[in-house]
Amino acid sequence: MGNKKTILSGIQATGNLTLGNYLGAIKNWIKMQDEYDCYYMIADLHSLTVRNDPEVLRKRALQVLAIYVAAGLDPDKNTIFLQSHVDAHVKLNWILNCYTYMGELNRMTQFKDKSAKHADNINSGLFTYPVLMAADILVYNADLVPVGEDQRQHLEITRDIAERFNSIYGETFVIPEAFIGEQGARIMGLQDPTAKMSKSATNLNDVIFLNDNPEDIRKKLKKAVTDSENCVHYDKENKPGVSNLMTIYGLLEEKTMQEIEKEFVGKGYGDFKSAVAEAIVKKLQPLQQKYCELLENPKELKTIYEKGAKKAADRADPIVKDVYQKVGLIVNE
Ligand code: ATP
Ligand code: LTN
Repeated sequence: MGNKKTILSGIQATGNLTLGNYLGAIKNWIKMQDEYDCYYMIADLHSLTVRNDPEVLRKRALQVLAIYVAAGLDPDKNTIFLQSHVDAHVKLNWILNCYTYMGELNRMTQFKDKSAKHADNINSGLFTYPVLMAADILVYNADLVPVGEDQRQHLEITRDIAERFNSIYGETFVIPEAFIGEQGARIMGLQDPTAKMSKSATNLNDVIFLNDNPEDIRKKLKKAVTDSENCVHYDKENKPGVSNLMTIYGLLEEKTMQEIEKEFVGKGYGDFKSAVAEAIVKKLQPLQQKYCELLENPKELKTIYEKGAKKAADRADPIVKDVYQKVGLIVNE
C-alpha cells in the first residue's frame, strides 16, 4: 500500500443505521477511500454487549455491510470485513485488557450511559468495550479513526493504552488520531435536539433511519421540534432544533449555514422542513436502491466479506505476533 496512511473504523451491528451514522461517520469514510489504506469493519463482537436475537444479529451484520457498499465504499479500494472474522482482534484484546486499568474504564461516559439503559445486563463486555475497540484500531496500526464526536473518549483511551504499551516494550503501536468532521460530528434527535440521534432510540420519530421510505421521512420532518420564531437562523444554544436541521441540510446539499439562512429569508419552517425532507429523500433513494439489490445477492456480500477478512488478517496477524513476542509468549510460527 506504499506510503498511504491507514484508516480504520466501524459501526456496531445493533439496530438500523441512522442518518447520524451516515453524516457523522460513513460520509467521511467515502471521501477517504482514494487517499488512504482503509479498513472498515462491522463491529459484530461489540454488538454482543447487549442482548440480541442471534438470527437478527446475523441479518443486521449483512445489512450494515450492504449499507457501506450502497453508500459508496468500493470493496476493491477498501478492506471491508466483519470484526468476528479476524481473530487478531480478540487476541490483542486480551493482551490489552492486561494493560488497561479499571479506573480508566470507570471514567467512560458511554459505559455509564449504556449501563443506565441496560440496567438488567451490565456485563463485563460492556465495561471492557473500549479495550476491544483499542485492539480493533491498534491491530492495524491505524493512523486515523474517522468517527462521530461520541467516540472521542474511546480514542483517547486507545492512545493511552498504546502509549503505555510502547513505553514498556518499545515502539510497537502507531498512536492513532481521531478524525472527527467539523460538521455532522453530532447529529441530534429530531424530537429531542439536545441528545444525539441514536439507532437504539425508543421514539422512532426522533430518528431518520437509512432505510426509511420517503413518506416516513416527510412525516418525521414535519413533526421535528423547532421553536416559535419561525426564522431559519443558526444558533445551536437557543435554537437547537433548527440548527440541527440546518446542519443536516448543509451536509447533504453542501451549503454553509449562511447560505441556508439566505435561502430561507422570509420563508417559514414549513418550507424549510420540506426542503430538508426532500434533500434527505434525494440522498437516500439511490442508496436504498443499491442496498436492496445487494441484499438480494448474498453471494456478492459473502465474496466481499471473505476477501476483506483475508486482507485484514494478513495485515493484523504479524502485529499480534510481534506483541506476543514482546510480552513474553512463545510464538507458534
Ligand atoms: P447507539 O446509539 O445505539 O449506541 P450509534 O447510533 O451511536 O448506536 P454506533 O455503532 O455506536 O451507533 O456508531 C457508529 C458511528 O456513527 C460512530 O462513529 C459514531 O460516532 C457515529 N454516530 C452515531 N450517531 C451519530 C450522530 N447522531 N451524529 C454523528 N455521528 C454519529
Ligand atoms: N464503538 C464504535 C464502533 C467501533 C469502532 C471501532 C469505531 C468498534 N470498534 C474501532 C472505530 C474504530 C461506535 O461507534 N460505537
